Amino acid sequence: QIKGFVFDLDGVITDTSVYHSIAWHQLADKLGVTWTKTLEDGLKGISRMDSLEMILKAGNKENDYTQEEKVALATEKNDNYVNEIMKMTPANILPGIKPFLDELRSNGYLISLASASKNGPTVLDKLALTDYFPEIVDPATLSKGKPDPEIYVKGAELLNLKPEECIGVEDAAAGVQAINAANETSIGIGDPTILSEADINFKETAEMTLDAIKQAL
Ligand code: B16
Ligand code: MG
Repeated sequence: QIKGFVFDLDGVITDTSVYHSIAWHQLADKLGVTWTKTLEDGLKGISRMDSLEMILKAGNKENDYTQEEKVALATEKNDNYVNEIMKMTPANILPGIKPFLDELRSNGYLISLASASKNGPTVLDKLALTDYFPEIVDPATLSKGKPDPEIYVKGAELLNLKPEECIGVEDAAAGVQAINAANETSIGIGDPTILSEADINFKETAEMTLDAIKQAL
């Protein structure tokens, strides 16, 4: 029986994935790495330093920089990203998400956040959604990023629930894999061909309601 929901943030609650992409695209251009749709999709849900490594690898440049230089590059990307998220308001919440969170709350479901983003709490604050997420996995405590299940296992633990009692909600292929490996039920939001491993697919956030989920289960 499902008792809790573990949410991804970027691309599910709000469209920050666009800002992440813009900031990485800028950095890729600067580094002379060709920006492709495959690279863009592959970066979704991936931690900051792992994302940088993926970009450098795509350009065969992973050995061209010292660790210190890599940290500086990742910081530059993050500064650009933070600039964008500071402009966010509750109008940036994706369609249907606020009513869905209210629906979950009024039906007694527990809610936690499993975002790889160290900027997660700031984003929730800008969206005025902090109160909905009493439990947030701290990505700094993770030994491995998505697609490793660790973040979704912790998201269930914070709610004192078993993984089987939780549904995870994701927009990234790496995230859906993490949910499945954690033994939770996975919802994939977005292109169903990219998210084909999800137990339940919705093309858009607005389609996600308790009724639609119950019907799909
Ligand atoms: P930060 P999610 C992920 O968040 C993003 O999808 C990914 O693009 C980003 O690199 C990662 O967070 C780390 O974010 O640089 O802000 O710590 O989708 O897991 O909510
Ligand atoms: Mg995401």
